[in-house]
Amino acid sequence: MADKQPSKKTIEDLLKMLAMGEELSQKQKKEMSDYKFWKTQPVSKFDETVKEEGPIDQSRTPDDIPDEPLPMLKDFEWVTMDLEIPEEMDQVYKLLHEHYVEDQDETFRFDYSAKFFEWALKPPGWKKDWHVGVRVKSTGKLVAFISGIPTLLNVRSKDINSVEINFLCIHKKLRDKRLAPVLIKEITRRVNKQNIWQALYSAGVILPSPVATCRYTHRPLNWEKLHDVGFSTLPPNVTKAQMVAKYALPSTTKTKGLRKMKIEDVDQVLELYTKYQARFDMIQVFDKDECLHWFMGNQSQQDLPEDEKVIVTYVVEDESTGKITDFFSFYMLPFSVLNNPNHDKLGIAYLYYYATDVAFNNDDDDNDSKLQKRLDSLINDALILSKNYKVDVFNAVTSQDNVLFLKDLKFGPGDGFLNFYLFNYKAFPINGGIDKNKEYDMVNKSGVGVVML
Ligand code: MYA
Repeated sequence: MADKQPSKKTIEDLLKMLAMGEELSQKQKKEMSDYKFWKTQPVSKFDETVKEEGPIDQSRTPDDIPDEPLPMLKDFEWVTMDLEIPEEMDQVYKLLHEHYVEDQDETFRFDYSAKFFEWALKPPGWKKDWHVGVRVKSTGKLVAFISGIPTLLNVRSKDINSVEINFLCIHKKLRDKRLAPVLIKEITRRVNKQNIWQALYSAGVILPSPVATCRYTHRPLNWEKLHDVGFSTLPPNVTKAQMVAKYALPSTTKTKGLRKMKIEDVDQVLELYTKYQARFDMIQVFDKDECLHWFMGNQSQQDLPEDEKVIVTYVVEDESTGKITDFFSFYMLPFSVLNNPNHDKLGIAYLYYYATDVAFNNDDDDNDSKLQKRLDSLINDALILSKNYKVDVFNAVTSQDNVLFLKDLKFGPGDGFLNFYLFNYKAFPINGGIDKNKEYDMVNKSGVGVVML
């Protein structure tokens, strides 16, 4: 009996897909004048030399912004999705599940879930109005979506009241009809109405113009399964057992005082997060509620069984003083594996925020090597712990201080890149942790502190 096996893919292919760059890679070679929509928007042009950082267009007030959306394509209508209503959450989930990103062979898909969106789309201050959909008028079917969440960005010490735009998705049958610009203009209108004029967004595709570019990296945890589902090939002259041994991890963590974050830790975690992030050029400023949300989720997420968790945060507590000296977190976004007789899911974790007070030990010239040692050990513990959450591959981009530990911990560089963009704000380029040859930049590291989902 012939098995319907997926074609062999390398982990690099997987990561390229994760970076959402695969589908549109042909379009990446466009000139500025070819960007019919983007050339009309307040964004930096390619190769533009930024003289001064700041907003591009400051001429308008909310009163100047139309009260009504742009006209929608015939037979379609605008809708505000109410994610408090389970059926509407389910429609967003289904649209993204089926149309967001998949590989060309349709062998795997992002397995977004309602509980993931609960976390990603409903942080403190979230607005229903910024969950924008398009439905078919006659059937009510949801065919497009774009979302915004509020965030206080900080670029080189300047606070910027902003939104993060994410989950732009158009049904496959409606592609290439210039609907994306209409969705982007509509979310812009709704955000501007609230007197917010700047946004942060990221994409695998090249648009005018990235403020920073990071590279995706991956750390196989369950090599055998990755091989089984066709993600990783066996290199020549190496046995399966050798590959498994290469990626084997100890069964227990080694950091003293490591434990799961509790609600009571929030003040200390926030303080440590804020101090650590201040070392980067582009960061997100959290208040206490946001810190709790982003590191622990809401009550329903905290109550989930361990292996269904979306966000996991561990802290290191100095047992003698009760002081929290370090923390790390990772979030879970699994894949559905299609048409495989042995596996239907692939567990994927993404490194989120972390901090350690080793970074503040200024009386030492060789602080980077101390930081590197500490991060090696902390993130190795994150890898070990992630196995309890059915994680098969652990991903990270080259932001934060990640380049310090990626190689040591056997993260392999992928083919995918993640470009960060600012809307209506000019900023000097920010290092993404890679050099001109796209290799890890151990000298300059990254100025990107913010992690985008
Ligand atoms: S990134 C994730 C994007 N989603 C996916 O990759 C899922 C699968 N793909 C799709 O659903 C569609 O292919 C999408 C494009 C929807 C991506 N970001 O309608 P079209 C430009 C921005 O004919 P389609 C994420 O969610 C393209 O260059 N623009 O194309 C962050 C062209 O413009 P131009 C993009 O393929 C989103 C135009 O769209 C992207 O049917 C941030 C073509 O439109 C992209 N990822 O649909 C959005 N892809 O002529 C910006 C293509 O100029 C937010 N395009 O080249 C800006 C801030 C807004 C708020 C401001 C508040 C102050």
